[in-house]
Amino acid sequence: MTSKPPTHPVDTLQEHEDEVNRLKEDLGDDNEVNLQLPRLDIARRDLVKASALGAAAGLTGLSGCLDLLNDENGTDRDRTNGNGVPDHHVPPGELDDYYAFLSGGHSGDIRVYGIPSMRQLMRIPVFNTESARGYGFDDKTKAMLEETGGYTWGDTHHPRVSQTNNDYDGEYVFINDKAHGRMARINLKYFEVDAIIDIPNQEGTHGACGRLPDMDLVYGVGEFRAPVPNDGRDLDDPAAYASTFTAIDRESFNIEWQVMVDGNLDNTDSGKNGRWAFASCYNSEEGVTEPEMTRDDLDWVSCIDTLAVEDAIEAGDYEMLNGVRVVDGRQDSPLNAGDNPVVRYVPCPTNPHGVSVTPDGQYAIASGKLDPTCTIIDIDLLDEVDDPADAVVGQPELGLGPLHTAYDGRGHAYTTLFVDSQVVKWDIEAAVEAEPGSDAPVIEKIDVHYNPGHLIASESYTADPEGDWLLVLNKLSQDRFLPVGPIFPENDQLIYIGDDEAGMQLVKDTPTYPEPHDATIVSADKIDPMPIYDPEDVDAEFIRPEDAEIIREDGRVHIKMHSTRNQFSFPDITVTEGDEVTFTVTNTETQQDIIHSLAIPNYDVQLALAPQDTREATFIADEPGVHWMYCAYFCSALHLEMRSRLLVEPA
Ligand code: K7E
Ligand code: CUA
Ligand code: CA
Repeated sequence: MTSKPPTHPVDTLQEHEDEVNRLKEDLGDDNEVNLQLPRLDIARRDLVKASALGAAAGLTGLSGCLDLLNDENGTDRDRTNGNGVPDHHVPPGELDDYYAFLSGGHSGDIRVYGIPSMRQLMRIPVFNTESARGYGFDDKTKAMLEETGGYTWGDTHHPRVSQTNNDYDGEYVFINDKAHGRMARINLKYFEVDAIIDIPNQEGTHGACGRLPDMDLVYGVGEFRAPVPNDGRDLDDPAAYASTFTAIDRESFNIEWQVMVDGNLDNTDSGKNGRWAFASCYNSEEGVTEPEMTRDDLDWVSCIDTLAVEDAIEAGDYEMLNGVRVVDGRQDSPLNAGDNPVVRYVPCPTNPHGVSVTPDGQYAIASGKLDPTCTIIDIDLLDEVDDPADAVVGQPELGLGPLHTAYDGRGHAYTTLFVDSQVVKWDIEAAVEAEPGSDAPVIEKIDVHYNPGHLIASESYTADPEGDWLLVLNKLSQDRFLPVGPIFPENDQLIYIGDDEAGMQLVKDTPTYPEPHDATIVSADKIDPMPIYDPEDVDAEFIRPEDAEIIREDGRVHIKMHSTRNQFSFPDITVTEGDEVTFTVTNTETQQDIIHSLAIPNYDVQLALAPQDTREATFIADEPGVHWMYCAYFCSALHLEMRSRLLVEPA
């Protein structure tokens, strides 16, 4: 690249074009294919992309580019440097080792981070609308949100990545909506939501996970007890309310069955071998006020035998409620009377919160919240003991406010202490050996800032965690960042746990928009998203330039058009006031990262169009006048000129 500052845009264009052509020549014709670096596939007259390449070439030279390619997923980088201090710096141009999927809480979305850089790579809108990605602005996603309640927000808590054989398969992320009792599925082929279901007979779908080893079922559990069905009956009779445990088919995303339980259901996790699911209950009192819900010394963990539930359904032992087969798993249900009960209620100290299963599938560990202990349930014992309480094999005292527990695969557990603002590392087997209430299993504690909720370790939900990074999602950030007004960011902290001798090391603070609750950290090589759309996957007519047409019929106008640098098919389109107008728009580009949009601001339309994607928008043209339509993605040097007019003639 020349160091001379460019003087005129046209000169700049020419300069970059020359640079690209020279580079292409240097590489030779088939080098692009060998390199598999799509970024080198530069189109002519493409200022933005050309300058990016020019900069890369100028800084690193081509050999640097090749090194980067060989390390495409970044996972083979050595993170230790001999001092026990982890190398968490990811230099410009290098890629992270892991994806982290974090819930956005009441923002309603999912955030994608790179680990260990903690760079935010993307946000995936789920229950919210999002103009940057056109989500909720095109006919299809709009209908998906409308058909599942028409709400404009949600409360996402527990993102779980799909697994096959107890390992992440990189296909989906499942995410709950605590606010409206919904579950959504994000397809990682495109990093976008492809299904949402509104769960009947359930208020406040909080905990979420899937039946392991293969996640054939996705579980959502109801935190808020309510009448079932909630149709006006039993309004002020809380004893008649119930919580339900819901199983959804991974592929069809239909509800397979529900189990009605006593108490409520807060967090959940699955055993590893296809049988047990666990959910914490903090409201065994079945109260509706805080004093009522904290009255008793003991609550419980509901252990659901999903195979026994399926046997009950097979035998016809269910009730059809709101179109769902509901099995009665309450304590006095006949289905719990025999020696194959559908739900076992394992008592534990007051108001437990998180429950998570160890990587080896042996224990389910419930965090005490109002009690300073965690309760360790031996899963194999559930079948053998007469009294479910006898399945409890350990109860270490850890500190104040234990909320959630994660694993490193080396026999250690890491538990957040909300009240103490700490993470405690402890030894699981030592806790099973020790007397209940002993703090001997505690290995070390580290301060976090402040009041941690969830924590998650790399690959912690699989049978084989990586044991290097721990992400702690703190609820309060107080003095950690420049003040930005009275609504503070949260503080997501990265802790290195890969060196047992050196101990836990805090390496990074990351401010984040409220409010992450949980995350899943997946090795980068297990996720392989598409760089552009495959039109076969798109549920709309692909409009090539020669297919462009305007069809007028009985007050309906259907505009089929394409978009490419730097134009839409039509410079102007005339319709009549009151017409129902449908746009079908294809981005016919084949080069990755060249996104266009069709923005029609006066009609609140914003279609985001990735290469080879087609989206549709329908509205009534009820405002006469000139309405500029433009492309909102900065796609090329002539991006600003990429616009056309919608002319609405008065009726
Ligand atoms: Cu603790 Cu929804 Cu997992 Cu928040 S829940 S932290
Ligand atoms: Cu297309 Cu900007
Ligand atoms: Ca309670």
